[in-house]
Amino acid sequence: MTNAKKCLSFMLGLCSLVYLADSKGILFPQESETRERKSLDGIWQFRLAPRNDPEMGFRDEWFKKPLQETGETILMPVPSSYNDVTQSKDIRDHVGWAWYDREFWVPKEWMSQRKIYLRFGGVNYHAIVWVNGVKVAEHAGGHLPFVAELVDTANLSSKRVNRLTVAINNTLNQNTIPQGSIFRPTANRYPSGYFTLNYNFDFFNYAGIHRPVYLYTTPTSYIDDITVSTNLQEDGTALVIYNIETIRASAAQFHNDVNFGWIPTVNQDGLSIVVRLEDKTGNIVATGTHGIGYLSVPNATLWWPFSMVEKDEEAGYLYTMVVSLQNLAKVDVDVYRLKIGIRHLGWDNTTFTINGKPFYFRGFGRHEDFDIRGRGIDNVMIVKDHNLIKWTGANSYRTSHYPYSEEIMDLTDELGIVIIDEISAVSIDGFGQELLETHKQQMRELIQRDKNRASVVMWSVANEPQSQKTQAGPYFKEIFELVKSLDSHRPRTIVINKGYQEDKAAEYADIICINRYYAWYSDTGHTEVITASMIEDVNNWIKKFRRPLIIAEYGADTVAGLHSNPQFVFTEEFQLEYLREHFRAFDSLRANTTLIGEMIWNFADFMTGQGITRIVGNRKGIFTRERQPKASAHLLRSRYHYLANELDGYPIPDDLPQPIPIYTPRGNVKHDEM
Ligand code: GCB
Repeated sequence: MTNAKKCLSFMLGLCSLVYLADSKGILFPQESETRERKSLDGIWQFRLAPRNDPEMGFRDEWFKKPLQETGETILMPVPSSYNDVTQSKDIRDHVGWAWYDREFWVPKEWMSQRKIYLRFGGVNYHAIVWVNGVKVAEHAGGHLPFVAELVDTANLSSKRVNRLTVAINNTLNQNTIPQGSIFRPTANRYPSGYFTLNYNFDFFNYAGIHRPVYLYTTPTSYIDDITVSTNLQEDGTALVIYNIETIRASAAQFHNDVNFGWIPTVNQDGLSIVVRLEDKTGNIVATGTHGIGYLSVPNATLWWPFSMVEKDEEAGYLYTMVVSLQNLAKVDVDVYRLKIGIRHLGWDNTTFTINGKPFYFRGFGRHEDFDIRGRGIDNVMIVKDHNLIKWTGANSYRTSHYPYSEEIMDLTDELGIVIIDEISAVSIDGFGQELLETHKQQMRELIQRDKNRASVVMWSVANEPQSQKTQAGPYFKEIFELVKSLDSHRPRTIVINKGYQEDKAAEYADIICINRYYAWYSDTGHTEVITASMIEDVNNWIKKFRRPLIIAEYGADTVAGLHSNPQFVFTEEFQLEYLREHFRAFDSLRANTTLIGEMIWNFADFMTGQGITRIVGNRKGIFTRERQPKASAHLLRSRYHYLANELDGYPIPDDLPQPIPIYTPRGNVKHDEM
């Protein structure tokens, strides 16, 4: 951070977001009066690399000609996972390189006085990209965006069609995040060339171009990055603290320090930055004329989570920050509009607050997962899911177990759904230096992508690592320190499934999340052990670490339509009873400890690898994979609405009994002294 930036942070009495050294912004491509955008989504050509010759495409330079000329291709939708689109087991279970291509046109106006970029929202796991046979990008990490600037070497033309080729590889190893390993048995009973990709996480390793692909332009001098944080003063005035990074066509990169000093200075190239904040109706509520500074917003409308305001449409209030790069004649050279929510997060050893009010997480662990599409983004699915989330009365979820698409995060910002933003570090082990570097790189990319999102209130650095191992201590200490150095405005968490005595990672977190499966993975079927076990467990964690704690997972596989009276594992009756016992524990814990949330595993059934403990996927959803409710969805809905009413005064929906009778604790539950 430059001295000027440090100085501003200090003067404001705030620790602000730090700008990633030497990194370029990853602002979502948008249209504006100075920018254009073209979607490259659609149906592309596709083929797998031959299993017995995985490198063939590179050797034979498939990227130098249309894929159809290299051999047989099939049609493949983008975005989508490729696994479930065909009837082929080979495609579903493919491990290794897969190739895509398509053609595209570039409007002739784009060819001068503009920069042209290609942006992928997410490709799992490793991607190499060529335009007209010229390599333009390479990226590793399955759930984060990457951009390539298409310069002359891509030999781009507006006079003929251009070709985009992408090779992707879903192979994981011990230094990828998440990890995996190739199993290549030598025993005679295996067919020659047999191998599988083994991994320790409980979801299908879907592969494909999972998120939208855009071609877009910026002017040659343009807004490269915007970093915003918000704060509330004691008198209720809101501060929007911002830093704008620009790239200048003429001189060397412009440094904001030049603008520091409270006079609207203009750089040698005559360009200056103008910022205005507009409310939802387009009224300008504050303006600024520096690359770094703050806007004061009296009587700001705050960003509140869903159910913390009476009317749903008031939740998730977003302002638009209009950033212009202007020339001396005050003509816009570039304009970028960023939606921001104004809210303040607070946390200490006992609580977590949003805008000064204690926040109790009632939510879900989820997956980006749907029939046929796999992990491919689908607008119908994401809107349906968020309708269902609101229907249940939930106020939050965790992006288990990887960063979700930007289209989803736009919805959570806008609807006021609170997010624990998780990186792809699921079930990691080994904790070597190379893994650490991959992990840190992904954390940097995630924070760079989501740093301005009001709905993101916490960073989750991992889910269920082997945190009992000695090496986990220094490893996570470093990860947690990195996250704090990048963003001190949000608390950091880690999701632990080990015991409080053996874990070596949670001590570095601000808020602790634990996953617990009493009566499921232990004492299977015995719901009577749940309440006491959970209470004792949580008490132990809180007594030892003195932190707020969230139960980030509890759940039971349930096959929709399977019934048994008395209840039996896998039936809908069992899931109901399992939930009720947990609710008893949670109510007791929230009254007596620093438990600040409960998130059921899972929102919906989802696909996993094949295994004898999974019946065509994980069935712990309260909704089926087709998003229809199991009996438990109605029970959970009653509870979440009851909590919303009790804690935030949110009105109970008309179709639920008023007051809801059955979910308050019954009888006394034993508590250790805190
Ligand atoms: C967990 C994992 C989650 C699994 C879940 C289960 O603890 O975090 O990824 O799907 O358990 O159902 O076993």
